[in-house]
Amino acid sequence: MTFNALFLDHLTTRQKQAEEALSHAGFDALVLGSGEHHTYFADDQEAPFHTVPHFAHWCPLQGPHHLLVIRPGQKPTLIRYAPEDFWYEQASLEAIWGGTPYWAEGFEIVEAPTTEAVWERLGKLAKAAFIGTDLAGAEKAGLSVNPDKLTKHLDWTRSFKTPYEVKCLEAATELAARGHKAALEAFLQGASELEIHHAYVQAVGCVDHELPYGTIVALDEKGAILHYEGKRHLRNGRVLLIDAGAKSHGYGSDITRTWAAPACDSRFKALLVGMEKLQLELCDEVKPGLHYGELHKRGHLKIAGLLHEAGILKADAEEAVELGLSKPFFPHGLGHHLGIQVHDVAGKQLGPDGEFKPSPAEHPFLRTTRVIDAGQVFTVEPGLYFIPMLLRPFRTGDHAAKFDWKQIDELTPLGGIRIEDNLLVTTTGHQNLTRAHLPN
Ligand SMILES: [Mn+2]
Repeated sequence: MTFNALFLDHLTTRQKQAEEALSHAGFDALVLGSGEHHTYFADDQEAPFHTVPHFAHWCPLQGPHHLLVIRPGQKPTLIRYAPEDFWYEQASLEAIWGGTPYWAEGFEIVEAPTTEAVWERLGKLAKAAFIGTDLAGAEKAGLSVNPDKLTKHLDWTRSFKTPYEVKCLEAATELAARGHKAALEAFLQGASELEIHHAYVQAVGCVDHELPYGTIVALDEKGAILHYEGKRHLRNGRVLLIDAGAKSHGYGSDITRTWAAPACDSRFKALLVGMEKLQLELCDEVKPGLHYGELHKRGHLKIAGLLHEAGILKADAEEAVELGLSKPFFPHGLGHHLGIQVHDVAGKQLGPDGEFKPSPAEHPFLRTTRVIDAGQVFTVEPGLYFIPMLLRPFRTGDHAAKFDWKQIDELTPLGGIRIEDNLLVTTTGHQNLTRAHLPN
C-alpha cells in the first residue's frame, strides 16, 4: 500500500471510531481545533507551537486556529486558517507542502483569513463537541467544550496504532537512528555534550523545537539525572547516555543508548553489557495478554540479578526485589505508550469509558498499567543508575550491609545506564521498531 493509501485507510478508521465515540457520548458532531499560540508571561514572545494531539490524530497540517469538523457519514471538513500577514510567512497549502499534500483528498478543505472567519465557516451545528484550546470561540459557537467522556473514548482509540501511524513512527525512528549514530561517533572522538547534541540534530536534519522532546545528552555522572537538560562544554567523557528522538508527520520516536569509551572502568562496561542483554530479553517477552506492570517487575528482578552478579548487591535477585533494594538503582517505570505524544495518552486507561488503573503504590512512576495488546506502541527502557540522593537512605538503613558501598562510590562518577527501544505489539508478539534501524 502506498503511504497515501495508508493515510486514507487511517482516516476511514478515524471516522468509524469517531462515529462510535460520538454516539456513545451523545453528540452529533465533533469539532477539533489545532490549537493556539501561547505567549510567555508578560512577554510578546510565543512558546513553540504544539498541535492539539486530537487534531494531529486526523491531519498533519501544522499551525494554529485550524478546525476540523467530523460528522457521521460525511467527509471531514478542514477549515484552514490562512491569513494575510507580513510578520510571518504565509503560503498556500501547495507551497507549504511542495505540491498537493498526501492527506488533502481526505478532507473538504475551505480557507478562512481570520480566526473569526474560521468560526463563521463552521456554521450552526446541533449537539456538537469541541476538543481544543479556543474555549471562548467554541462556547460562542454553542459547542460542548472538551467533554470528558468523549475525550477519554478518543484517547483510548489513540492507543491502537493504524498501519499509517506505524509507518510514521518507523520514519521517526529511522531519523533518530541517524542522529544516534552521529552522536556515538562524536562521543568516541571526545566531543562535549553540546557538540554531541549538535551532531545529533544535524544528522536528524531539524531544529531543536522540531524534536519530540529536548535531547538528554549526559556525560558521566550527569547520566544519573533522569531528565538532565544541561549541555556542558567539557570533553572526553567516559560514558555517554543519550535519550533523543525525532518526529515524522507528527509522530515521535523516543530512543536511549548508553555508550562507554575505551578508558571507562571495566566494571561499568560489564554492567552495560548486562543491561543490553536484559533489555533485549525484556523486549523478547512482549506479547498480547501480558500485563505491562508484570514486565516492569521482571525488569526489577533482572536488574537486581545483574547488581548481585556484579557484587554491588549482596542479596540475590528475589531477596533484593522483596526488600526494595533494586528501587534506588531503577527508580522509573519500564516504559510508556508512544505516538503523537512522547508519553502517549491512555497508559492507565482500562477501556474506552475511561476507567482508570493507577500505578501500584510500590511503583509510583510506572506510566502504563495496561494489559499489552496488539496495535499498541510503547517503549521498553530499563535503567540502572548511581543516584546519590536515592542511595543515601540505604547507607544507614537496616539493609546497609547488603550493598558494596566502595564499588558504588567508585562507579557513581560514571552516572548510569538506560537502553530504550520502541516496540509495536503484533497479534503474536511484537516488532522492535528501533533495532531495525539501530541494531545496537
Ligand atoms: Mn522514554
